[in-house]
Amino acid sequence: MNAKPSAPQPVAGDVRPAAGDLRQDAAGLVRLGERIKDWARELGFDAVGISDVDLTDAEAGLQAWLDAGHHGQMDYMAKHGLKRARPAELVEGTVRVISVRLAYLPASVVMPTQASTVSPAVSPAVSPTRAPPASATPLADEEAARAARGRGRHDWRAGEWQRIGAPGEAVVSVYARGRDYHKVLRQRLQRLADRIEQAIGPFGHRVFVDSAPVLEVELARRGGLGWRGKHTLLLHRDAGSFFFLGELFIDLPLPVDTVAPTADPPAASAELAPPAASPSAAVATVVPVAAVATVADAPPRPADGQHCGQCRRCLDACPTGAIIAPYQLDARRCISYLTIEHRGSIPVAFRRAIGNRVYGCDDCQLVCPWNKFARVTDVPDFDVRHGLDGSSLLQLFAWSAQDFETRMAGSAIRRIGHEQWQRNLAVAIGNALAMPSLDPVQRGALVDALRDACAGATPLLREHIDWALAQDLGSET
Ligand code: B12
Ligand code: SF4
Ligand code: SF4
Repeated sequence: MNAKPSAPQPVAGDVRPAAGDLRQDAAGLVRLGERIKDWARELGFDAVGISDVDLTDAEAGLQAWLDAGHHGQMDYMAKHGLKRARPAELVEGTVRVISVRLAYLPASVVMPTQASTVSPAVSPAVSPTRAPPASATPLADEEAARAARGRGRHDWRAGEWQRIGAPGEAVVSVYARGRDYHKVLRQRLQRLADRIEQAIGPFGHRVFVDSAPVLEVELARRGGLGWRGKHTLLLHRDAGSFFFLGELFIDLPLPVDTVAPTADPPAASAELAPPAASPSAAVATVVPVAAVATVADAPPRPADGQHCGQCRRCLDACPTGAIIAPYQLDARRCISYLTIEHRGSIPVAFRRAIGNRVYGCDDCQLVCPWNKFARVTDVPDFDVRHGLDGSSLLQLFAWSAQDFETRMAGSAIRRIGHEQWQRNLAVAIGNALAMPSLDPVQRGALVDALRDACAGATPLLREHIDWALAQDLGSET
């Protein structure tokens, strides 16, 4: 933990005692907890919650996941063992965790320009001003409120499905279209820590954003920031799931938040399903989910705060069957893992199901009813850069290593490197070439691009290019 040795600063507002005295002052801790939430909101976080550090009942799930090898090549997941579920062992002195949520869905995705507006022919059931279906659940009022907030708002998910099914388009998952979120959240969390220190003097703390072995979703759930969806991500009824999480581990015994009560998901309706043109709907799962062994003797998930009800859309929509059971994700099958975390050759069995997703995947979130009115971000850093919401495979495959470095500076994508980027694009191009609906001119251009790239390709890239060329339906005629 960072406990800066500087002298206590003048105290702001009504939080008077220095950190040492505060630990014994129950009323002061309550006030400080409230002020911290105010400061977090002032810093632009959408929500903030405080939890204790007892993740004992998450340990079995984590251990089962690791034992089953579901982490694949992500050795860092196994490296710290159960410390991931033991914040006080990871950072000595930690007694509370402040979790924050920050939405990343850019307004341009939700309110597309005319050029990228979905044509009614693609998603006929979608009407921008249509209220959600009447719900027989107690959520009807909330649904109406959500509809009012979203009035005039395009059902942005239809636009995403359209691109996922479009031959020649390259789909980068929504979270990676702007600047790298790690830096954005880290800076804001550090400012929050500084603000607390200004008020109470030095205190033990450490900032985490996806960077260390921490069970972030579980901590945020316990801090009341949402519930765990069957796709394993955190969801909130007013925010959906398109948000990032970050944490401040602290040594102050602040009062903890409670987990939200249970409710059913919004009533399912045809308009929420991916259109038939979407590969998620059209491409058969590589290995049927039923055929995948789930972890035996799995302890049941705690029932508190669940709002998925009988819904299982995310499980059914996953192109690779990666959600092998509710709340169990085999990362080795997940397109996000295969395109971002997995080094080396992408297993052939998964290549077709990857479709045109070249970095990450959003399908399990796009089908989720709670994301129809997912919260839109007001963080300019998450604005789409370099046309990543509307680029073609051809455009992105043409980037040289230098182009990639320059354009992806400040983006999370840069981490995978140019070779892996091209590997992913080659797979997506192969899948485009396998589509009968691909325009012949575009087909020719894609084949030429692949052939041109053979000269100077690394063995890894060459193998993916050869696979892609072998998918070309045009080569059969
Ligand atoms: C590793 C990782 C991945 C891996 C594995 C994902 C996973 N679900 O485990 C891969 C690369 C696949 C991945 C993909 C994505 N990720 Co990710 N990822 C992480 C990371 C670094 C760790 C997650 C983790 O600990 N997994 C380990 C397993 C054991 O944890 P778990 O699923 O929470 O498991 C619990 C239960 O599900 C259950 N369980 C799981 N397996 C089993 C098995 C049995 C038998 C039992 C009983 C229980 C059980 O018990 C566990 C403990 O409670 C977190 C950041 C962090 N440090 O936490 C981000 C994080 C979860 N990812 C995030 C995002 C945005 C994504 C993507 C949406 C990105 C994209 N668009 O491509 C996808 C979504 C895929 C999905 N459906 O999860 C966000 C999620 C925000 C949110 N709303 O929840 C996080 C929190 C990053 C952040 N700081 O914002 N990710
Ligand atoms: S991100 Fe895509 S591949 Fe991964 S679990 Fe969700 S739908 Fe499946
Ligand atoms: S799609 Fe359905 S089951 Fe999956 S997270 Fe959303 S509400 Fe839960």
